[in-house]
Amino acid sequence: MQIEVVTLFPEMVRGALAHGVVGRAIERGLARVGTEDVRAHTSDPHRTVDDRPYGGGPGMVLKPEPLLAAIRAAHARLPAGSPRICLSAQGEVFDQASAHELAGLPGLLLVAGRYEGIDERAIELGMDRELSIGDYVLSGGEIPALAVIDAVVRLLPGVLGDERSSIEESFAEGLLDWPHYTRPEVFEGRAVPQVLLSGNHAAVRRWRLGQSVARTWSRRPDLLALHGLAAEASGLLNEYLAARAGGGRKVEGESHEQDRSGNREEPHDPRGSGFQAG
Ligand code: 4GX
Repeated sequence: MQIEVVTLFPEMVRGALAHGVVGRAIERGLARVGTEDVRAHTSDPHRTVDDRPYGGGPGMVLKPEPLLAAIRAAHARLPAGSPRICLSAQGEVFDQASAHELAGLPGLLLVAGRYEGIDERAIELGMDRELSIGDYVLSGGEIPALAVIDAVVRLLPGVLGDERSSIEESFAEGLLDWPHYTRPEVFEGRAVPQVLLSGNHAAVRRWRLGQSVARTWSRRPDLLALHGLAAEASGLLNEYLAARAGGGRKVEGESHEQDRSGNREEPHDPRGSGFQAG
């Protein structure tokens, strides 16, 4: 896959891509990432890329001419069928399903803006879609572009080896991860769960799935509503909920204290609407 990033900070983008899984994928030729510097498309002595907003107010706006010129130069290097994507808080929220979708394309053009915004005409003329990496405000689109590149590149064929099959294609897809342990067997008085030392692979698999389901139910019930549960996971959730109702003990992830909304009430049971087992 070929990716181009239009940015005012090409060094920032290139630097971040030199490490880890993505860095290795690029070295091995599984992905290619180029950058296009917006400032290279200015012609005035000050190399101006921003200007004051019409209508007044604080902050600056990215000028349309150099941005569109940079987008066109970078797009010309990409295979046909490569969408031009602007990273912005106004975009559709990028998730794992979007990552899979983008990983199936021949190329991507990512536009990382700066300032209070981009002139709307450059968005209309130069972008095919807008993606947001989440509901918070950043100072530029480079980190969102890097997040998209990381999530997409690790899905490309050959990029991940063993690590892949465990999460991406596994029984726990769409759920939060289960807890992980490595040596030593006891650390600061805390022992590794016995089942993981048992050598019983079926029991380990069930324990992990049960942990994933219980954590997802207590921390991110929205994900259960979104994906639903396969039959085995649904059975394990019922066991967990029954054990919880019966014993009244506090088990990991059992209370909803970690509910990210800050809501201290019992979360809505996602099986109530739209949720389907099977
Ligand atoms: N997920 N930002 C982009 C500049 C900007 C403003 C308007 C285009 C239109 C963000 C996010 C994000 C801050 C990146 C503003 N560019 N991007 N930047 N959250 O907050 O993607």
